[in-house]
Amino acid sequence: MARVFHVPAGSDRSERRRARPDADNGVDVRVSPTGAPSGRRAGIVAGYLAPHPPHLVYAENPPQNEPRSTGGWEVLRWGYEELRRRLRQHEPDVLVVHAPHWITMVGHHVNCVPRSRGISVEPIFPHLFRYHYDFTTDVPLAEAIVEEAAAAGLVTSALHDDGVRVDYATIGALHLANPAWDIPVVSLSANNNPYFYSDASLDEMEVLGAATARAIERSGRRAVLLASNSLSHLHWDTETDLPEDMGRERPFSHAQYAGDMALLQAVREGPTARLREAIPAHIEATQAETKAGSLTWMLAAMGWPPIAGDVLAYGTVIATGNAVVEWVAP
Ligand code: 2X7
Ligand code: FE2
Repeated sequence: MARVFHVPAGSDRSERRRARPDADNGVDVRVSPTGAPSGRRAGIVAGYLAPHPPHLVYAENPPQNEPRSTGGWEVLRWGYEELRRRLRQHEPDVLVVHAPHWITMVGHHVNCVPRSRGISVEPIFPHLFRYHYDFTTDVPLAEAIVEEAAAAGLVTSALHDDGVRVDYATIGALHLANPAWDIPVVSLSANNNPYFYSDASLDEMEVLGAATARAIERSGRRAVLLASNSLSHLHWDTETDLPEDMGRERPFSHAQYAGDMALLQAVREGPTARLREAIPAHIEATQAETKAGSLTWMLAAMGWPPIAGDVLAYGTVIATGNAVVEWVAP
């Protein structure tokens, strides 16, 4: 991936940025958007693996989603209830999410639209997910991430086009983590390169993660990160009449389940540095959605802290593996 999309680092733009490290287009990004008390620690305070299957939103029947259900996938949704409780205790100024279904063919894009409103539709499951969203972007932080990523040599782009429909993996993870939508957001795209080049590595996500961390540091924000990824990714190709029929829900195979458990065992034991090898091995074994890079981006942004993750829930959705996991920054 790096050989295709890297541009030379240290462009004119990055020189300008270094000369004015505290400013972003004239906006001082050190000011907290919520006017946070000075005693609160800024920076990345926690990261969550926050998978986005539309079924989890459908099963909850929130007012924003048009389809109605009779429930289902409860254990995963109970995990999300715990995530929501913990997330609020972290009192973040911003949620920064990386999602695999905002697919960009060239480089990494950051949503810089101040207020995104619209309806997000899952293209394969439109009967489950037609979600009316309305959220605020932390534009200074979004632009700071664009600057830092470009300065690090990544092809990066700021999305300014109002009205571009936001993908269901971004909306799904954000809804499941914070259904009140009362915390500003920064949303990052997934560059699709790993799906085209079988030898593409996740190295670029390390660079993007480090750039995200530098931008958050500059901004003075207190940030929670969301990696919107499922785990094992083989799934059924037919659906029951009742989508939430849990009699059908189970892992795709023992091998897929065992692959997820091996990864989660490493997560639970820690430290996160082990996952630098465990994530690619898990992708190889299970076609995991982490191939899109969200989990690697998040842990790299957190600096691969020497801690264990707390697995709040695991369950399958149309046979794919999904885990809700918390890492609290030390
Ligand atoms: O995007 C997804 C997914 N990751 C897992 C399961 C079902 C649908 O959509
Ligand atoms: Fe997905």
